[in-house]
This record gives sequence, structure tokens and C-alpha cells, in this order.
Amino acid sequence: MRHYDTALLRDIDHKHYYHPFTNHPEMWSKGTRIITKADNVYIYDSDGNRYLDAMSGLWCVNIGYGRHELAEIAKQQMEQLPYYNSFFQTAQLPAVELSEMLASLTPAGLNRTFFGCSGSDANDTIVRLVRHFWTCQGYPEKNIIVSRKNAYHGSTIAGSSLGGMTTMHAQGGLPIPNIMHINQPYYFREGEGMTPEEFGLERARELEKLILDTGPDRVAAFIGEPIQGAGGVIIPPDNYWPEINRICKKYDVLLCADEVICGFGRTGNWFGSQTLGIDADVLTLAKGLSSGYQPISAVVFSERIGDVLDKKGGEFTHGYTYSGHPVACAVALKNLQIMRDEKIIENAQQNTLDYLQSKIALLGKHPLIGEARGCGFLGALELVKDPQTKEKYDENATAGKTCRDIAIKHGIVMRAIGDSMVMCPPLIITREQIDEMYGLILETLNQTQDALNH
Ligand code: PXG
Repeated sequence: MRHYDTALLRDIDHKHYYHPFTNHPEMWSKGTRIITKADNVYIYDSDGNRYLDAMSGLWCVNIGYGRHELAEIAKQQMEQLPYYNSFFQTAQLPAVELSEMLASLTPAGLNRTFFGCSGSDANDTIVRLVRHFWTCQGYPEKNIIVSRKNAYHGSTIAGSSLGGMTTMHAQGGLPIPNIMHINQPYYFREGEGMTPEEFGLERARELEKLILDTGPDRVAAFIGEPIQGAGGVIIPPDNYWPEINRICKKYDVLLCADEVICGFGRTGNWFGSQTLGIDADVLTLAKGLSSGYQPISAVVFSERIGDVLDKKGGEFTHGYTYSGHPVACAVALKNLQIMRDEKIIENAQQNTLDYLQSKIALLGKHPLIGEARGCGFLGALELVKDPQTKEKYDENATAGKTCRDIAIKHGIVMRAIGDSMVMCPPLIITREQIDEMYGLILETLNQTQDALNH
């Protein structure tokens, strides 16, 4: 049998593996980190180092690593029925059961589910679904989807068009036609001179202005993350989403909540829509749906949309070979059953959620932090040179990168988004582990400050 050590793996990786969202020369200069195993809130690399994974993988391992029940159900399902599709009038048990489970967990009225394999393809589905919804009622021109700058909705052509990341649009000639973007509700950097309430209303009313300028008969849907994740954990003012609800209702614009990060307990309730008060017609779900144990996503939509599609939609000419994959559905179902039966969200509400947020707030007092913000199991620490003036160290996000690298050396994984250090630990993190996380971050900030000042 071939023996792999870290050096050999790095060498093969260097030659053959083209990574997602990676600057390859930068990665090679440091040496790829090879992760070999994980348990609870910890991951381990090929040199035997342990890290507290304060990112839950990529915002997804909500239930924590190492749940044997999920491995077991995957094995059983592979033996029973490893694959069958849901095209052309067939179905299988795990997909049917999971669709029922999602109807019971999601907010009232959202009872129909379309399955995919990733958050990105789910958002592609939404683009086609909402346009089809309006077209089959005789409104083909009602096809514009409004999103926000600095939003993240995935990497496919439609997903990255919906997203508002300019660096992504620059690669590949995006966005595609009939996607428009309004400004984001990022109070810390963009709300100068306003109260959060004034700012929340102003940013929400950009949607109303766009609808009126473009014509309500042109705007099909608005899509937004309840809290922007990959944009830097941007938490809107309290009145933002209620105002978006009002505007969407008034002009009959479908409201799509991209819950890929915010779903499944991340914000302290089952869905971010509940925490932030969003009356969504459509939800995008992925990540926490299976806690990352299997690639699976879901678009959950309202009875109203379902009724129209049933009566007027004919065949929806859309689907993926792995839509409703039985193994992925079985694992997701088990993951949700565990979350429900072990009351993971309720326990966190009682025991750890406020504690985590109090520690994030405490870290906000560090002289390197301009703003500490958080909600549920999401947090961000915005690094600045001067907390009074909010001045950045530089425009190249050197502070963020420096901090991230020091964090890794200390045995904690955080993500740097520009100069925001973001975190989203597994929901099963204990108070003791939160203390450990706090200590590691504090030490990281101290050393980052030293590094930046010298
Ligand atoms: N919507 C949201 C809100 C997301 O956060 C997607 C859609 C796309 O999901 P898939 O499964 O296609 O990746 C995401 C994914 C980061 C990072 O760097 C965040 C995501 C993915 C990759 C990197 O923070 N979020």
C-alpha cells in the first residue's frame, strides 16, 4: 500500500489539484494544510495538530463532527438503495420523508421542496422557478431578480450573478441579464451619520425605489441572506427586514430568503427568517441541512407558488441527476431528527448562545476591534487601526490575513473576510469550549496587534 506523508500529499496536490476559491501560489508558498480527521468541534491535520474549528467547516457542520448515526444511516441507505432518481414520476422513501420533515420545520405555508446538491444550484433553481411562476401566469416580463451588493449566493453562473461580489462578476462576464443589485445594510461601514433605524429604512427603501423605477410588472423577486455570511456577517438593523416584507407584499414581489448559512439553528432559531422576522415565499437551504455530512440543498416554497405551478406550470424542465439523492436525503433527515430530538437549538438557547455572544462582545473591547457583532452562532470582529475613527490598517486586508494565519498557528480556525474575522462554531459547542475559543482568539488578537505594529 502506498504510504502518504504530508510532504508527498502536498506534492501531489500541487501538481494536480486545482482548489476552489484559492490563490494557488500563495497556498503553495505556505504548504497546503491537509485535514485528516475531525471530532466534535475539533479538526486534525496530517501532522497531528488539533484545531478548534470555529467555522464549522465552511459554515456547515452545525451538529458537530463525528456523529456515528449519520455514518450508519448512509451505510444502510447505500445497501438498501444507493441511487435512484426522482425524474419522470418516481420517488424514493428518504426524499419523500425529508420533504415532509422540511414542511414541518420551516415557517407555516412553506410546504413544497425541490432538492439539489449545493446552495449554488438551489439558487439557480430559484431563478428558473420564480421566472416560470410569473411566466405561466402570463407575466413573462416580470423576470428581474433583485439582490444586494456584497451578497453571496453561490458560484454557479446564476448564483454568482445573484451574488454581489464584484471580484466574482469580473471573472466570466457576470451578472447575467435581469439581475439587479441594491446596497447592503452594512451599518458599521456605510451608515455614517445615521441611526441604525434610519439606515435600515433607507437601505430597505432602495428596493422600493428600484421597483418603482423599473416597474412592479418587471420585478419577479428579491433575494437576500437574513444575515450576510460570506460578506462578513452583516447583521441588518431590526427594521430592515420588516420593511422589505412590506415592500415585497405591496408590489407582489416574491421574497426569497437564502438560508444556506442562517438555516438550521445558526441564528438561534430553526431559520434565520424567524430570528429576523422575514415573511419569505421561498427558502434556499443547504449546509446545515445535512450538517455538511452529505452534499444536499433544498428550495422550499409556498403553497401559493406550488398551486400556480401545479395548475399552470406544466412540466418544470429543470432537475439534477442527484436531485433528492437517497443517501444525501437519508443523512439530512437523520441530522434533522437528531437536532430535533436532542433539542440542540433549545439547549443552545438555554445554555450557550448568550454566553457565546457575551464572549464575542468582550472581544470587541480589544483595542484592535472596531466592531464586534453577532447573532446566534454567528460572530464577526472587525479589525481596525483605530476604533475611534474606524480607520483600516490598509486596503489590502493585511490585518485580516495576518490575524487568520496567527489564529491557525494557535490552533483555531477562523475566516478572514477582508478585515472581519468571522466565526460560526458548531451548535453543540460547550461553555468550556467557548472559553477555550475565547482564550485562543484573545491571544490571537494580541499577537496580531504586535505583528501589525512592528
Ligand atoms: N448561499 C449562501 C448564503 C452561501 O453562504 C451558497 C449560497 C452556495 O452554497 P454552495 O453549497 O454552492 O457552496 C453559500 C455558500 C466563504 C464561503 O468563504 C461561503 C460559502 C461557500 C464557500 C465559501 O465564506 N457559502
